[in-house]
Amino acid sequence: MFPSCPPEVLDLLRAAGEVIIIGHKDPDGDCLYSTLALAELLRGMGKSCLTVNSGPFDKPETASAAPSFVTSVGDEVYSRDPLLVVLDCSSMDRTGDALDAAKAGKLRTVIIDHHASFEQSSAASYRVPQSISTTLLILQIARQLGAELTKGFARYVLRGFLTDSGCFRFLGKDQGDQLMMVADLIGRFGLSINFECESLFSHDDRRSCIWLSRLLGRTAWCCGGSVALSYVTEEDIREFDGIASPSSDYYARVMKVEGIKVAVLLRFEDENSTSIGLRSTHMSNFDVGSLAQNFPRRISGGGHFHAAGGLMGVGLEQAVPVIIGALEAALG
Ligand SMILES: [Mn+2]
Repeated sequence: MFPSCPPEVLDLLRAAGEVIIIGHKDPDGDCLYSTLALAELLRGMGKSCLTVNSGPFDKPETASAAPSFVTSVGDEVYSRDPLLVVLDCSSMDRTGDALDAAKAGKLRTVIIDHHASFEQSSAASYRVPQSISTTLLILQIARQLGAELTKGFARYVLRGFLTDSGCFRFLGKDQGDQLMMVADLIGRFGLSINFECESLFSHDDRRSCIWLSRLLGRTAWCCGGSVALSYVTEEDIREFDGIASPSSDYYARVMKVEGIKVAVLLRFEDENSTSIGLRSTHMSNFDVGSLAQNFPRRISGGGHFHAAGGLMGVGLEQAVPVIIGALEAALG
């Protein structure tokens, strides 16, 4: 069962006439679409909503949502004493400079968040760390308020969910309730997962295909074919300046090869430092997080079981044998 929203949060939302909704700065899709979903819901209840974010709106899934946001709030808004809702983060500090901190600090505030770590605060809050996206919290609020859902609202909820779940792939075995919540919306409103994923994420520069082909072409297969290793050079970074690295496509492609357990992508940082990205297949059951914790010449590193990374205090050419040695020892 998905945890319910506390009554005091619902009461504050019901009682409000005007609402400022803001998520964290440097927003992702879940942050922006949970803001838009809540605004759609509250406007349907006759309330006036201001959707605010400090930006920048530079991720593939955030650029198209940018026109729906303001990046600053006029003094006259504060003087009307609106309700402030802070989303997808747990404190005002994370929201950037779009709000006047002194004036916003005096407003009645509600926090709606799904991050595990949060600061203590006196504000009314609805926090569900096990929820994969903040948009599911907004959906749960809509259900509890008994609101009539619209297709626009359903799309916002799905878009936040697709962003934070990696298009369903990060959904855990114990998150079946959340899958059912989203499946209900998809079925009821006839939404297309392919359409929503493409409109969120298919905005790459065409030169990213050339960059990806270089990374794939440079791949060395080690440890009896169980490790694929490639690298981003200083020249790549110069040539493909301003283009998002095609690293996730690189991992996805090499991890389709028979026998692979671990994919490694190194990146030139400077003469004496190299960043390392590691992914392991779900079939391998290999923990790259603890490997990254224990790398020789490690400056920083760690992460999750199947996805980890870090920084190493050697240049790219010296990093390669160190990584291969560590993987050979670990994989046997
Ligand atoms: Mn989120």
